[in-house]
Order: sequence, then structure tokens, then C-alpha cells
Amino acid sequence: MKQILQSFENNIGTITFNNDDKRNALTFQLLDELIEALDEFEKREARAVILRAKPGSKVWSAGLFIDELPNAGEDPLSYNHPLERALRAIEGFPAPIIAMTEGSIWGGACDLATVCDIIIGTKDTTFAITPARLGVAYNSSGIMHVIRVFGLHTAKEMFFTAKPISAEKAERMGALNHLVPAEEIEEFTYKMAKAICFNSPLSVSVAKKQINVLAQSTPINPSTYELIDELRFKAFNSKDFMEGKRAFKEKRRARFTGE
Ligand code: LCV
Repeated sequence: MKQILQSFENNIGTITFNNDDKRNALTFQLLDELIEALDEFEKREARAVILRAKPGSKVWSAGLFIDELPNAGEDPLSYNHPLERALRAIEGFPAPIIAMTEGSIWGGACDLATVCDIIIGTKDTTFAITPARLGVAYNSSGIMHVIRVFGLHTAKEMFFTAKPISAEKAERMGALNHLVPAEEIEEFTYKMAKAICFNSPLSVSVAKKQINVLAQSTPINPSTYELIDELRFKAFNSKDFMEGKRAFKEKRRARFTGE
């Protein structure tokens, strides 16, 4: 069964998560289908794309599919992981991508939402960054997305507590462009997408690229990069990582030892 639904109308592409039984968890299959849908929308010269869950969803996406997380010693978010490829496909897509977020957003799905160009939510939209809940260390590009969108202190609070932050707080931090009533979010989002489609697609595309490049211009020297890589290896090669996965499957709170 396809784990996303896609449609294309009036230069607007829509991708709808279709993995309800697993709370739209981001499986390798769903992520590959998302990348394929974006490739098709680029060929059809989409002028805006909307990424959403089904209307009225309580969970926009539960994040990476935990059953597909690797064993100890392998990077859970390597450069060519399907999520990383999907994030780069969204960031590099020539037209704006709007995340229409109904429901709670977890882990890697926060990364997916924050790398979109615009996020529209309702009062039930929440964002939770969860590596600490599983005993892993997120990757640097994902951390940068969260810092850039939520700000330094909120990013730290999210990574340290692994607790959801509310739509109101996300809007105050500028992470949510708009917080609208649930019954209006679909009309509101498509109205914005249509407004974008009326503008020059080349000008909009160049503005997206320029803003992304300028926002990411942070120098980092190789030794700092190597230090971060070493720290991440330690985390995803830890007993805590295995305990985090086991606890999830056994539906119990993890007992982390810091080893
Ligand atoms: C596999 C799932 C998942 C799931 N994977 O429904 O950011 S990082 O570093 O942490 C990164 C590694 C990452 O993204 O990790 C994933 C982080 N995600 C989470 O921690 C959220 C885990 N899910 C939940 O807390 C709950 O499922 C929520 C609150 C999202 C929804 O709760 P609800 O009571 O509505 P269930 O928990 O009953 O889930 C329904 C089914 O979906 C599976 C879950 O195991 C269950 O499957 P079964 O019906 O077979 O028991 N499921 C949910 N999330 N991320 N499987």
C-alpha cells in the first residue's frame, strides 16, 4: 500500500501521509515515496507544494519508524538516510513547500516540518524532539534546523526534555507562520499556495534559494566537525540507544545509564 497520497491541481502539488496505523511514522518506504512525488512535481513545474496529514489527524507524524533504526554502532541519521535525502529534496525543491500541520509532530518529523519553507498549524499542533528519549544524538544539520526555527534556548529545552512544545509557543518563536482554527486550515493553506502561484515562479524560486543559502552561512572548522562526529558516534554506539529502542517496543519508560 502507498504510504503517501499525492495530487496535482492548478500548479499546486499535495502530498498526504497515508500511514495512519503507525501514526504516519516516517518509514523508508514513505520517505522514498515522498522524494519520488517531489521529483514528479518538479517535472510538472509545481509552483507550490503542500505536505500534510489527513484532515483532522491527531498525529501529523510520529517521526522515524523506530523499528527501522539501526543497531548499535551505525549512525541512525547518516547522510544518505532516506530522511536526510527527503530533507535535502524539500530544501532544494525549486518552489515553496508549506507544511500543513494538524496534530502532534515527533522526532525526525519535526526536522521534516522545520525544513519546509512555511508551517501552518492549529492549536493542537505540537513539536517534540525526541533523541534523548531514545538515547541517540541527532545530527548537526537537523540541530541547525531546530536552532534556526525555534531559537537557541527553545532548541536546547526541546532536546533536553524531549517534551512537546505548544502551537502558541511555536507561533511566538516564529516557528509557526500561522495558527488557524482546525476547520479553516485547509482553505487558509491553499489560499496562500494560490497566492504564491500568482507570483513569478523564477523570482520566488531564487528568493527561496537565496534565503536558504544566507541562513546557512555558518563557518565551522574541520576539527570542530570531527569532534561533533566523535560525540555522536559515542551516543549511537551506546547501551542507552539500545535501551531506548527496547523500552519503546516494550511500551515502558527507558532506564538510561549514560553508558
Ligand atoms: C514505530 C510507531 C511510532 C514510531 N515508530 O498511538 O528524533 S529522534 O532522534 O528521536 C529519531 C530517531 C526519531 O524520529 O525517533 C522517533 C521518535 N518518535 C517518538 O518518540 C514518538 C513515538 N510514538 C508515540 O509516542 C505515540 O505513538 C504517539 C504519541 C505519536 C501516538 O500515540 P497513540 O496512543 O495515538 P500508539 O502509541 O498506540 O501508536 C499506534 C501504533 O503506531 C506505532 C505504535 O508502536 C503502535 O503500533 P502497534 O499498533 O503495532 O502497537 N508507532 C507510533 N509511533 N515512531 N512505530
